[in-house]
Amino acid sequence: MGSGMNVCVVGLGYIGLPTAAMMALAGHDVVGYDVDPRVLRALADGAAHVKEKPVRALVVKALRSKKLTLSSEIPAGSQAYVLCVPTPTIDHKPDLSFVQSASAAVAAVLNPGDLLIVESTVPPGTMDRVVVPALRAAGVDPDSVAIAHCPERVIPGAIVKELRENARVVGGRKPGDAEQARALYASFTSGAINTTDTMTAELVKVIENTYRDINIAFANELALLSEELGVDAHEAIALANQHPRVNILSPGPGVGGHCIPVDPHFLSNANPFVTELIQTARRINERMPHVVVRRIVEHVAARDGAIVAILGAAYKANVDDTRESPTERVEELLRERGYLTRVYDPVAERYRGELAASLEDAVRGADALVLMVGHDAFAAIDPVAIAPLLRRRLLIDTRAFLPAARWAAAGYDVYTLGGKRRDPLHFVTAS
Ligand code: SAJ
Repeated sequence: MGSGMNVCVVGLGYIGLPTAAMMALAGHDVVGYDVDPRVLRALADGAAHVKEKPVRALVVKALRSKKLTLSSEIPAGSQAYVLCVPTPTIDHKPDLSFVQSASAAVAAVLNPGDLLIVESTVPPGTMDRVVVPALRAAGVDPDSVAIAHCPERVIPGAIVKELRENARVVGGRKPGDAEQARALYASFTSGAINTTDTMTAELVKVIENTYRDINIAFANELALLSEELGVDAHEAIALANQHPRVNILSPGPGVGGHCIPVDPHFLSNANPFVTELIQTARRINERMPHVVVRRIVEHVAARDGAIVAILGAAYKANVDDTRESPTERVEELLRERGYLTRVYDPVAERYRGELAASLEDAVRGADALVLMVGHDAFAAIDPVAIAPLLRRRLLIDTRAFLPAARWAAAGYDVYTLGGKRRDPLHFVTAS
C-alpha cells in the first residue's frame, strides 16, 4: 500500500497543506479540501498562505504535477482521509468543534476498509469521545474502518525538513489500524514510525509541548532570580547546559504561538488536581509580558506621550505568525498604562494591532526601544544610525539578542531580561 493511494487531506493550513503536497510528491493521488473557499481560491491562484519558502516550493511543485488537486467537497472514493483541522481553546477549554464536524463530514463518504487519520493536536480521549461517536452518528461502524491518531510535530520555521525527517507516533484504535497508517507515512517520511494506541499517541503529543512550556517557565524563573542575584542568567544557563544531561531553554518575554500556550491546558483540564506543575508553568509564562512591562515602567515613566517602539510582532524569530504573540499582550498592557506604542516587524504581515511601515517610523521620537523577537533582520540595526531619531537612547532587550556592548558604546542604556543588573538585591544570610 506504500505508494499510489487515493488520499484526501481535510484542512489545508500550516500542517495539512505541506503534508498534502509531500504525499502527492511521494506518488499518491491527493485531494486537498478546506471549508474556507478563500484558501482554495488563493491556492488555485498560486498564492499559498503558508509563507515558508520551502513549503511554497513544495506546494507549487505538487500542484503542477497534478498529483495534488483541490476540491471544495470531500471526495468519496479516497482510501485514506487525513484530518488536519485546528483545535483552538476558548477560555482555556478545548474547542473540538472542527474535529467533530470534519469527522462527521468524512463519515458521510467513508467505506469499509478505509483509513481515517487525525493529525490535529487533541486532548487525550478525543478519538474515543469525539471522532468515533461522529462516525457512529453517521451510521459508520467504527470497526469496519481503520482509525489512527498521528499527531503532527513539525516546528514552524522548518516545516518541510521536519515533515520529512521527524519521528512519528501513530496510535491505532484496534490491532492493525496503526500498521495501515504507518504504511502511508513510511511512503514520505524518513524518520522512525512508532506505533501505539490512540490515547497514548494523543498524550505523547500534548506532553511534548507541555514539557517545552515547563522548561521555558524554568528558564524564565531563573532569569528573574538571576537578576536579583546579580548574575547573567544567559551565561549561567549556557554553562549549566554544558552538562551532558542538562538542556535548559532560553528566557523570553512569554510563550506564544498556537501550540505551546494551548496544549498544557489539554492536560490540566483533564485533571486540575494532579497537574500543579503544568499550571504553575503556564502562570509563570503568562506573567512574562507583565514582567516586561514592569521593566519598561521602571525605566520610562508613563508621562503624556511617552513612546515605546517595539521590535517584533511575531510570536518567535523569523516566522510571520503573530498568534498569541507576547507582543500583543505587552502592547495592550502599555496602552492601558498610557504609553503610546509602535510595533515594527519586517517578517510578520498580519497583526492584531497596527504595524509601522518602517523601522524609522517606529523609532522616531521613541523613549524606549523594546526588542521582543530575535528576527535575523534586527541584528543589522545600527544603533548609531537610529540614535538621532530617538528621544531617548534606551534599549530593553527581552531576548538577549542584540549585542549589548555595541549598543552601550553607542550611548544607550541597555537592560537585558535575565541579564546582569547593576543594582541586584543583595541577600544577607543570618549567621
Ligand atoms: N520560546 C522561549 N524560549 C525558548 C524557546 C521558545 O521563550 O527557549 C518561546 C518562543 O519565542 C515562542 C514559544 O516559546 O513564543 C513557542 O515557540 P517554539 O519554537 O518553542 O514552538 P512552536 O510553537 O513554534 O512549535 C511547537 C513545537 N513543539 C516542540 O518543540 C515540543 C513543534 O515541534 C510542534 O509541532 C508545534 O509546537 C505544534 O504544532 O504543536
